[in-house]
Amino acid sequence: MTRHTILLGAPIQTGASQPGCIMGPQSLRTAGLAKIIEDLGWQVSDRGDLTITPQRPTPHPNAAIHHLAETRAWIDTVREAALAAGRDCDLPVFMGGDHSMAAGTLPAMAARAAEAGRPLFVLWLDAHPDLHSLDSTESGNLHGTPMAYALGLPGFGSAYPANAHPLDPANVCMMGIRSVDRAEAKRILETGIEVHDMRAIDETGVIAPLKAFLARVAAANGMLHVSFDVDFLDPSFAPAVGTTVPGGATFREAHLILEMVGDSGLATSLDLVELNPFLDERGRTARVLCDFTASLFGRRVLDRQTRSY
Ligand code: 4U7
Ligand code: MN
Ligand code: MN
Ligand code: MN
Repeated sequence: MTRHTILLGAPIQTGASQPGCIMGPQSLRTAGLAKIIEDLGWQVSDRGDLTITPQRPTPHPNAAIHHLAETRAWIDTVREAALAAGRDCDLPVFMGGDHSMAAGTLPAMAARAAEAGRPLFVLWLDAHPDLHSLDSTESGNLHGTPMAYALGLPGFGSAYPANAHPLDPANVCMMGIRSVDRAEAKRILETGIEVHDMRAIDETGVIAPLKAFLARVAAANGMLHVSFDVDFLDPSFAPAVGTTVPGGATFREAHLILEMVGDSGLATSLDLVELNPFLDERGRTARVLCDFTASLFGRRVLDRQTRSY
């Protein structure tokens, strides 16, 4: 039976410090994302880009925060459309936009999993844990908040919509982490989230921790959302991102992770976020993202059946 994916664009850039992520979905389309997935035998529908209406500014006691009203509007818009896409296909791809998009997609996928009577697991590939609340963010860039919000942690008051489906921190696995603020480190300890920072990946590689996580997802008959922030990757080959942190995942580490997730057949949704095409070099980062997405959707160098050991 042909599997079906829906591409959904969320051109959000108000959560980041600099503009450009608004062009993310178009850059992924230009790099040929739909055709790449189609060539792997999937049926692909592109639902186009979401929009929000102009917002009146809402004040917040934390004066660093900017674009709070826009972020809130995006969360509501993305959540509704993501839930519909999740119901209508096997594996929706949410094309950001900055990572504040995940404050819509994560609760939507949690709601979807609850409908299906299955737990939601999240593989979080990022240089950052994005565990800030509205009280703790010092930059005021709200793309640093989606994981804290999705977990239902305090510090959002009524500024973000109420989160009816908080994630279980025991079902989250983070890889690639290498920039953690003090308040975020505290939350990692308090919640007990599984964090494989780059130091750990240097020591253990990606295979053992990822295998163990995927085995847990399978044993629980879980749904699996993969949230892929471009800054997970080393900026040497993925420069199109505003928040570069040196020492990121290599091409081969990232490729292996996405192939292993693809082999598992467990992924049920994907975020591609933080691509800033204004900072790209001749579409290089967009193409790299398409390559990794292809790995998740089943592209292999050789057909496994033809391999002999
Ligand atoms: B991204 C940061 F201080 N923690 O809060 C902040 F390091 O979605 C970065 O992961 C947030 O790219 C990065 O501004 C958000 C900073
Ligand atoms: Mn992020
Ligand atoms: Mn519900
Ligand atoms: Mn990041």
